[in-house]
Amino acid sequence: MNFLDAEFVRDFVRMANDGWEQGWHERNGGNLSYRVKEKEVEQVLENFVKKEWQPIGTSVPKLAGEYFLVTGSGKYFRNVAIKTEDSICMIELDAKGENYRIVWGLKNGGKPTSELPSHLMNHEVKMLSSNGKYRVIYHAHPANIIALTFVMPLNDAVFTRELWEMATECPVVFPAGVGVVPWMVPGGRKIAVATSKLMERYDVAVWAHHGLFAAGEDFDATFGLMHTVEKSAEILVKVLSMQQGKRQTIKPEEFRDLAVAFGVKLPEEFLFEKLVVKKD
Ligand code: 2HA
Ligand code: ZN
Repeated sequence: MNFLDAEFVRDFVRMANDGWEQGWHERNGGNLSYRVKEKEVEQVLENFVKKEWQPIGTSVPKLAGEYFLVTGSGKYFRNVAIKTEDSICMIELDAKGENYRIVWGLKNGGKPTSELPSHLMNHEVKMLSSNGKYRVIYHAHPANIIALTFVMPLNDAVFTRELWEMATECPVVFPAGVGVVPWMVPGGRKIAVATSKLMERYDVAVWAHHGLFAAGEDFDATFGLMHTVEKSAEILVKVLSMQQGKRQTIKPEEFRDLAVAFGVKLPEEFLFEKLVVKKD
Protein backbone atom coordinates (compact mmCIF):
# COMPACT_ATOMS: atom_id res chain seq x y z
CA MET A 1 0.00 0.00 0.00
CA ASN A 2 0.98 3.63 -0.39
CA PHE A 3 3.18 4.52 2.59
CA LEU A 4 1.11 7.56 3.54
CA ASP A 5 -2.11 5.51 3.61
CA ALA A 6 -0.90 3.10 6.30
CA GLU A 7 -2.79 3.60 9.56
CA PHE A 8 0.34 3.85 11.73
CA VAL A 9 1.71 6.57 9.45
CA ARG A 10 -1.58 8.50 9.55
CA ASP A 11 -1.69 8.21 13.34
CA PHE A 12 1.92 9.41 13.63
CA VAL A 13 1.19 12.42 11.41
CA ARG A 14 -1.96 13.27 13.34
CA MET A 15 -0.10 13.18 16.66
CA ALA A 16 2.69 15.40 15.33
CA ASN A 17 0.13 17.88 14.08
CA ASP A 18 -1.78 17.79 17.37
CA GLY A 19 1.47 18.69 19.16
CA TRP A 20 2.06 21.56 16.75
CA GLU A 21 -1.47 22.86 17.38
CA GLN A 22 -0.87 22.75 21.14
CA GLY A 23 2.07 25.13 20.67
CA TRP A 24 4.66 22.63 21.87
CA HIS A 25 6.81 22.69 18.72
CA GLU A 26 8.17 26.11 17.87
CA ARG A 27 10.43 26.02 14.81
CA ASN A 28 12.10 22.56 14.79
CA GLY A 29 11.50 21.88 18.48
CA GLY A 30 10.60 18.39 19.62
CA ASN A 31 10.75 14.93 18.09
CA LEU A 32 8.62 11.79 17.84
CA SER A 33 9.40 8.14 17.20
CA TYR A 34 7.36 4.97 16.84
CA ARG A 35 8.64 1.37 16.94
CA VAL A 36 6.84 -0.15 13.97
CA LYS A 37 5.10 -3.55 14.29
CA GLU A 38 6.26 -6.36 12.01
CA LYS A 39 2.98 -6.56 10.15
CA GLU A 40 3.00 -2.79 9.64
CA VAL A 41 6.50 -3.02 8.13
CA GLU A 42 5.15 -5.63 5.70
CA GLN A 43 2.30 -3.31 4.66
CA VAL A 44 4.70 -0.64 3.41
CA LEU A 45 7.75 -2.70 2.35
CA GLU A 46 7.14 -2.04 -1.36
CA ASN A 47 7.88 1.69 -0.82
CA PHE A 48 11.36 1.20 0.62
CA VAL A 49 14.47 2.73 -0.94
CA LYS A 50 17.36 1.76 1.31
CA LYS A 51 20.03 4.39 1.96
CA GLU A 52 23.51 3.78 3.37
CA TRP A 53 24.14 2.69 6.98
CA GLN A 54 25.00 5.44 9.50
CA PRO A 55 26.14 5.21 13.13
CA ILE A 56 23.40 5.80 15.73
CA GLY A 57 25.88 7.27 18.22
CA THR A 58 25.01 4.71 20.86
CA SER A 59 24.34 1.01 21.05
CA VAL A 60 20.86 -0.52 21.39
CA PRO A 61 21.44 -4.27 20.85
CA LYS A 62 17.95 -5.27 22.01
CA LEU A 63 16.46 -3.21 19.18
CA ALA A 64 18.53 -4.92 16.46
CA GLY A 65 16.59 -5.25 13.22
CA GLU A 66 13.66 -3.09 14.41
CA TYR A 67 12.07 -0.38 12.26
CA PHE A 68 11.15 3.10 13.52
CA LEU A 69 9.16 5.98 12.12
CA VAL A 70 10.84 9.21 13.29
CA THR A 71 10.75 12.95 12.72
CA GLY A 72 13.70 14.44 10.86
CA SER A 73 16.48 16.50 12.39
CA GLY A 74 15.85 20.21 11.83
CA LYS A 75 12.38 19.49 10.45
CA TYR A 76 9.31 21.36 11.70
CA PHE A 77 6.33 19.62 13.34
CA ARG A 78 4.26 22.27 11.59
CA ASN A 79 5.16 20.63 8.27
CA VAL A 80 4.66 16.98 9.18
CA ALA A 81 1.03 16.91 7.97
CA ILE A 82 1.56 18.98 4.83
CA LYS A 83 5.05 17.85 3.73
CA THR A 84 5.16 14.41 5.31
CA GLU A 85 7.71 12.86 2.97
CA ASP A 86 10.13 15.73 3.54
CA SER A 87 9.67 15.87 7.34
CA ILE A 88 9.81 12.30 8.62
CA CYS A 89 11.51 9.03 7.79
CA MET A 90 11.39 5.34 8.47
CA ILE A 91 14.66 3.75 9.59
CA GLU A 92 15.88 0.20 9.99
CA LEU A 93 18.48 -0.79 12.62
CA ASP A 94 21.29 -3.22 11.83
CA ALA A 95 21.91 -6.61 13.45
CA LYS A 96 24.04 -5.08 16.23
CA GLY A 97 21.80 -2.11 17.02
CA GLU A 98 24.67 0.27 16.30
CA ASN A 99 23.77 1.63 12.87
CA TYR A 100 20.61 2.74 11.10
CA ARG A 101 19.61 3.31 7.51
CA ILE A 102 16.75 5.35 6.10
CA VAL A 103 14.33 3.18 4.12
CA TRP A 104 11.66 5.80 3.38
CA GLY A 105 11.16 9.56 3.63
CA LEU A 106 13.33 12.66 4.10
CA LYS A 107 13.06 12.87 0.33
CA ASN A 108 15.04 16.10 0.16
CA GLY A 109 17.83 14.71 2.30
CA GLY A 110 18.55 14.95 6.01
CA LYS A 111 18.86 12.76 9.06
CA PRO A 112 16.55 11.38 11.73
CA THR A 113 15.99 13.52 14.84
CA SER A 114 19.04 14.90 16.65
CA GLU A 115 17.68 13.10 19.72
CA LEU A 116 17.88 9.67 18.04
CA PRO A 117 20.21 8.25 20.76
CA SER A 118 17.72 9.31 23.49
CA HIS A 119 14.76 7.96 21.56
CA LEU A 120 16.35 4.59 20.85
CA MET A 121 17.83 4.08 24.32
CA ASN A 122 14.43 4.89 25.80
CA HIS A 123 12.67 2.56 23.35
CA GLU A 124 15.04 -0.19 24.46
CA VAL A 125 14.35 0.39 28.16
CA LYS A 126 10.57 0.68 27.72
CA MET A 127 10.31 -2.28 25.34
CA LEU A 128 12.13 -4.52 27.81
CA SER A 129 10.20 -3.36 30.88
CA SER A 130 6.79 -3.56 29.16
CA ASN A 131 7.21 -6.91 27.46
CA GLY A 132 7.28 -5.20 24.08
CA LYS A 133 4.11 -3.13 24.59
CA TYR A 134 5.64 0.37 24.62
CA ARG A 135 6.14 1.75 21.12
CA VAL A 136 6.09 5.55 21.26
CA ILE A 137 8.67 8.06 22.52
CA TYR A 138 7.79 11.77 22.37
CA HIS A 139 9.77 14.89 23.18
CA ALA A 140 8.13 18.34 23.20
CA HIS A 141 8.70 21.87 24.53
CA PRO A 142 5.54 22.74 26.50
CA ALA A 143 5.95 26.19 28.07
CA ASN A 144 4.44 25.63 31.53
CA ILE A 145 6.46 22.60 32.54
CA ILE A 146 9.61 24.38 31.32
CA ALA A 147 8.68 27.48 33.36
CA LEU A 148 8.41 25.36 36.51
CA THR A 149 12.00 24.13 36.10
CA PHE A 150 13.18 27.67 36.90
CA VAL A 151 11.37 27.95 40.23
CA MET A 152 11.01 24.43 41.64
CA PRO A 153 13.78 22.19 42.99
CA LEU A 154 14.94 19.80 40.25
CA ASN A 155 13.90 16.75 42.16
CA ASP A 156 11.61 13.83 41.26
CA ALA A 157 9.64 13.90 44.52
CA VAL A 158 8.84 17.63 44.39
CA PHE A 159 7.81 17.60 40.72
CA THR A 160 5.77 14.42 41.13
CA ARG A 161 3.90 15.64 44.18
CA GLU A 162 3.22 19.15 42.85
CA LEU A 163 1.98 17.83 39.50
CA TRP A 164 -0.14 15.13 41.18
CA GLU A 165 -1.80 17.79 43.34
CA MET A 166 -2.84 20.08 40.50
CA ALA A 167 -5.35 17.73 38.86
CA THR A 168 -6.99 14.70 40.41
CA GLU A 169 -6.46 12.56 37.30
CA CYS A 170 -2.66 12.96 37.48
CA PRO A 171 -1.79 10.20 39.98
CA VAL A 172 -3.98 7.86 37.95
CA VAL A 173 -2.39 8.86 34.62
CA PHE A 174 1.22 8.76 35.86
CA PRO A 175 1.17 6.74 39.11
CA ALA A 176 4.90 6.00 38.98
CA GLY A 177 5.63 9.74 39.12
CA VAL A 178 7.84 12.05 37.09
CA GLY A 179 11.63 12.01 36.76
CA VAL A 180 13.73 15.14 36.45
CA VAL A 181 16.91 15.43 34.35
CA PRO A 182 19.09 18.44 35.25
CA TRP A 183 20.09 20.75 32.41
CA MET A 184 22.29 18.96 29.89
CA VAL A 185 23.45 19.52 26.34
CA PRO A 186 20.68 18.11 24.13
CA GLY A 187 21.23 15.58 21.37
CA GLY A 188 23.96 13.38 22.77
CA ARG A 189 24.58 10.14 24.59
CA LYS A 190 24.83 11.74 28.05
CA ILE A 191 21.25 13.05 28.11
CA ALA A 192 20.13 9.76 26.52
CA VAL A 193 21.73 7.73 29.33
CA ALA A 194 20.35 10.01 32.08
CA THR A 195 16.83 9.92 30.60
CA SER A 196 16.75 6.20 29.93
CA LYS A 197 17.87 5.55 33.52
CA LEU A 198 14.83 7.49 34.77
CA MET A 199 12.54 5.81 32.25
CA GLU A 200 13.25 2.44 33.85
CA ARG A 201 11.01 3.74 36.59
CA TYR A 202 8.85 6.48 35.04
CA ASP A 203 6.91 7.06 31.81
CA VAL A 204 7.73 10.74 31.77
CA ALA A 205 10.83 12.83 32.46
CA VAL A 206 11.28 16.59 32.64
CA TRP A 207 14.34 18.05 30.92
CA ALA A 208 15.19 21.15 32.97
CA HIS A 209 14.93 24.42 31.04
CA HIS A 210 14.19 22.43 27.89
CA GLY A 211 11.07 20.26 27.75
CA LEU A 212 9.44 16.96 28.47
CA PHE A 213 10.11 13.37 27.39
CA ALA A 214 7.27 10.82 27.43
CA ALA A 215 6.79 7.15 26.59
CA GLY A 216 3.69 5.07 25.96
CA GLU A 217 2.14 2.00 24.38
CA ASP A 218 0.48 3.93 21.57
CA PHE A 219 0.05 7.43 20.15
CA ASP A 220 -3.06 8.27 22.20
CA ALA A 221 -1.56 7.25 25.54
CA THR A 222 1.72 9.06 24.88
CA PHE A 223 0.13 12.26 23.61
CA GLY A 224 -2.37 12.09 26.49
CA LEU A 225 0.46 11.78 29.00
CA MET A 226 2.29 14.82 27.60
CA HIS A 227 -1.01 16.74 27.57
CA THR A 228 -1.92 15.79 31.14
CA VAL A 229 1.49 16.74 32.59
CA GLU A 230 1.51 20.06 30.75
CA LYS A 231 -2.10 20.85 31.77
CA SER A 232 -1.19 20.18 35.38
CA ALA A 233 1.90 22.39 35.05
CA GLU A 234 -0.29 25.13 33.60
CA ILE A 235 -2.61 25.01 36.59
CA LEU A 236 0.37 25.18 38.95
CA VAL A 237 1.79 28.17 37.07
CA LYS A 238 -1.59 29.92 37.36
CA VAL A 239 -1.85 29.18 41.08
CA LEU A 240 1.70 30.35 41.80
CA SER A 241 1.02 33.48 39.75
CA MET A 242 -2.02 34.34 41.89
CA GLN A 243 -0.40 33.87 45.28
CA GLN A 244 2.50 32.16 47.00
CA GLY A 245 1.53 28.66 48.03
CA LYS A 246 -1.86 26.94 48.00
CA ARG A 247 -4.70 27.57 50.43
CA GLN A 248 -5.80 23.94 50.14
CA THR A 249 -4.77 20.93 48.16
CA ILE A 250 -5.08 17.14 47.91
CA LYS A 251 -3.61 15.55 51.07
CA PRO A 252 -1.49 12.39 51.38
CA GLU A 253 -4.38 10.36 52.84
CA GLU A 254 -6.60 11.52 49.97
CA PHE A 255 -4.02 10.30 47.45
CA ARG A 256 -4.09 6.93 49.23
CA ASP A 257 -7.92 6.83 48.89
CA LEU A 258 -7.59 7.73 45.21
CA ALA A 259 -5.04 4.93 44.70
CA VAL A 260 -7.47 2.41 46.20
CA ALA A 261 -10.44 3.71 44.16
CA PHE A 262 -8.52 3.62 40.87
CA GLY A 263 -6.39 0.55 41.54
CA VAL A 264 -3.03 2.28 41.13
CA LYS A 265 0.06 2.06 43.32
CA LEU A 266 1.45 5.41 44.40
CA PRO A 267 4.96 5.23 45.93
CA GLU A 268 4.85 6.32 49.57
CA GLU A 269 8.00 8.39 49.11
CA PHE A 270 5.88 10.90 47.15
CA LEU A 271 3.19 11.09 49.85
CA PHE A 272 5.28 12.94 52.43
CA GLU A 273 3.70 15.38 54.89
CA LYS A 274 4.07 19.01 53.88
CA LEU A 275 4.27 22.07 56.05
CA VAL A 276 1.07 24.02 55.42
CA VAL A 277 1.35 27.74 56.07
CA LYS A 278 -1.98 29.36 57.01
CA LYS A 279 -2.18 32.91 55.78
CA ASP A 280 -5.21 34.23 57.66
O1 2HA B 1 15.09 20.57 18.03
O2 2HA B 1 13.86 19.51 20.54
O3 2HA B 1 15.94 18.58 21.86
C1 2HA B 1 14.82 19.30 18.43
C2 2HA B 1 14.85 19.26 19.90
C3 2HA B 1 16.12 18.91 20.55
ZN1 ZN C 1 14.10 19.65 22.60
